Amino acid sequence: MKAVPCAIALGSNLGDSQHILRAALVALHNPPTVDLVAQSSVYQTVPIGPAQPDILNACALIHTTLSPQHLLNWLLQIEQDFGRVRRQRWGPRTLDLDLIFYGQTCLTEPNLHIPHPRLRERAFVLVPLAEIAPGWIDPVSGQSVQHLCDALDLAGVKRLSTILHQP
Ligand code: PH2
Ligand code: MG
Ligand code: MG
Repeated sequence: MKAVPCAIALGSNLGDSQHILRAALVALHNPPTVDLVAQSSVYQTVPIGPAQPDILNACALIHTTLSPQHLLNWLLQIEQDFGRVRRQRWGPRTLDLDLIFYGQTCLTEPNLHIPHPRLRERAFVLVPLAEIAPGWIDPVSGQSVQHLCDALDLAGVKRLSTILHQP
């Protein structure tokens, strides 16, 4: 199978979040099925949802030969390896890995919706993603990531200087 470019959003606000994001990128890179090809800076973001500590967010671009469902299983596996416990929807997390884009695929299954249904309203996804894939076209809106990002209030998203793991 030909490798498909995909965008993954990372988030953490429990434990040593900088370390967790860095280690998660190392775990994600799993050739020959998943190649990490780009990573954004880390951003400190105001949580959307229940009150909780600020969240560190970043985005990665991968190339994968996994199907969407197998890629989702791989992301859930990594979340579990980092001790993710789901107590509350949108609650605090050691590691959240969300599949944002899978090539230009649009897919709705009971546990998997691609592109991510809320990506267009989420500055904490679009700001890091615009750093590494500004020209990516969202197949639902037909707009570029940069264009979608420019339409949002970015006040809750601050770039930290940290550069993550180099692939
Ligand atoms: N993730 C959510 C809900 N709210 N807010 C921020 N700032 N960052 C996130 O990663 C985030 C959120 C659901 O997973
Ligand atoms: Mg999420
Ligand atoms: Mg998630």
